[in-house]
Amino acid sequence: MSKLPFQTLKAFSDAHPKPSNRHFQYGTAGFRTLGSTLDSVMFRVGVLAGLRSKRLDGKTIGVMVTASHNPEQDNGVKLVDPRGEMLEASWEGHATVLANAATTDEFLTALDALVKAVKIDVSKPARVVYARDTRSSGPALVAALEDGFKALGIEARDAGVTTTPILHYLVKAINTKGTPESYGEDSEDGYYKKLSGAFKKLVAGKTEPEPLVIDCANGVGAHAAAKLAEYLGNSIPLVLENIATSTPGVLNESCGADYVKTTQRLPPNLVDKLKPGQRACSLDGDADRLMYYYLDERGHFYMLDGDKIAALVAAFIVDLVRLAGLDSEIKVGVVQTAYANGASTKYLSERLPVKCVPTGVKHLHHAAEHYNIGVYFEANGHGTVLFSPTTQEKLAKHEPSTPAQSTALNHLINLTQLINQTVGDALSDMLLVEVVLTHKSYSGVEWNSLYADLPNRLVKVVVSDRNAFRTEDAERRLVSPHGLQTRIDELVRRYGGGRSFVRPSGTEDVVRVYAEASVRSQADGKDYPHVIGTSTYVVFVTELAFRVAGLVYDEAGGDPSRRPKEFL
Ligand code: 16G
Ligand code: MG
Repeated sequence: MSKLPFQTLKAFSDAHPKPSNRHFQYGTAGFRTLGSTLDSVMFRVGVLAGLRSKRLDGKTIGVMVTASHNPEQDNGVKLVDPRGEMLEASWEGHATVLANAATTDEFLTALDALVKAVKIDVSKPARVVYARDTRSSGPALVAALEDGFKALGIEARDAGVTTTPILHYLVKAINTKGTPESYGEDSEDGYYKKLSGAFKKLVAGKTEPEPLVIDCANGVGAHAAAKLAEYLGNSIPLVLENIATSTPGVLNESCGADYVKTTQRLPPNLVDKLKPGQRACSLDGDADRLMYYYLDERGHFYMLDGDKIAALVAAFIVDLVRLAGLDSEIKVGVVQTAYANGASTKYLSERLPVKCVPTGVKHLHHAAEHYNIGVYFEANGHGTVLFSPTTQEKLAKHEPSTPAQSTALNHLINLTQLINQTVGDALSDMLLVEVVLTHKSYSGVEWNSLYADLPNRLVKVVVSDRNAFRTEDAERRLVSPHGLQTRIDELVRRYGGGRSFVRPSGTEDVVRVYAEASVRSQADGKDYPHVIGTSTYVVFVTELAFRVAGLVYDEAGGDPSRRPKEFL
């Protein structure tokens, strides 16, 4: 077995020293922190991507440089496995070890150990495809990444500035090229063609929808949405907003899917641009999350989040499977996390199997693979639909016995082309939503009325060590610190039921507290149409969240003099 090119690796590595005062962790979204600290991490991830490719016989690995919805000064990097999925979990640990080697010598030693431990044949070829979002720290970080590629002699393809889901698409398209599982042309244009082609077939003969406003978060989604719009032609009128990708300081600032979800508000600069009832949606900074919303005649804001998308889409697919005459053979299921609104879980469970898994795309994605058709969405707007290989084969071979069956079958086949099955994709999901709304002749109002959200509240608690918090039961219960869960249970009971859970964040040094009311209606004698409002239940659930936050803060040994005053 040949050896790693240690001399070359050493020379390159010396040019990318690790900052001594930093610890890096490959978390749920890869490495993500202040962009200015990531030079050594990028270089080392470059090398690691090559080793991963060699380990997988030269299959192409994806590398995405982005910090998604985080503030503009942050950046990050994550690896994509050959089928377009998140990096296999066991390699997250290898990434963390390499990133934290204090010196070049330690880095080389760690590389050598990794090669031996996972039995990498270094003589195998290594191939990667990489991309970045629009952050200004991107070019320098990509240069460091490219040094990693050069140091190991990797065959690298630059996909330029593009969205995370397009990079995932490319990885899968490259690795399936020329095979029966071919995922599409391995180019960005191939992606737009595939999605727009399927969309046009799905809405053929239907009434053209009203214009849809897209808040692009001033990020890379603006580029992709503009190109997609060209391919879509007049099949759907799109109005792009927040497209200032080269203006410093505006990325994700008071806009984007995360802003909308966490503040439960419309981006302020859209207020005057939306007509009552007009559909609008927000992408996040790398266009893998989607939030829909609309304003009513009185200017009240209604949010349609990942849970509402799951409800809309899952019910539509279940109907199509039944109409195609395939309901005895193809089972549809849904995957959610503990953050799913209780009302959505109730709505969905009454119709199909629902599973709850820990936060993070990799957990949802893998659980969804266990269904024939698996719909997964996080409340934050990240999700997709997976059609298992045997289901896709069944759809291709099934012989419909009536024209109605044939139509439904074709719709299902076109959905497999419209949906980016590698990962959540805001633009693909947006077209999916538009297809369902068009087929059902729904406006946002009808969609929103599938179920009414229970009032809920999310609170962050800064703690000295989030690793002291460990959970079980898909993050719904704490196992440590010992005794804290019992006290949370008591509080929740005192508040007349509802739901609250505490989990350590996988992306920030904080612990998150979620609280939800158990009842929604007739709170103050008025009908309770949506979560935003002055209902006693909103007050109630906010109070519960802050009480739990207070418990967590004290339990974690938080400094009493710096205890946030809203914690009860
Ligand atoms: C990352 C995850 C997302 C999850 C979020 C939770 C991926 C690609 N993204 O953004 O799925 O909802 O982290 O963040 O897995 P938290 O752990 O900080 O709450
Ligand atoms: Mg994102």
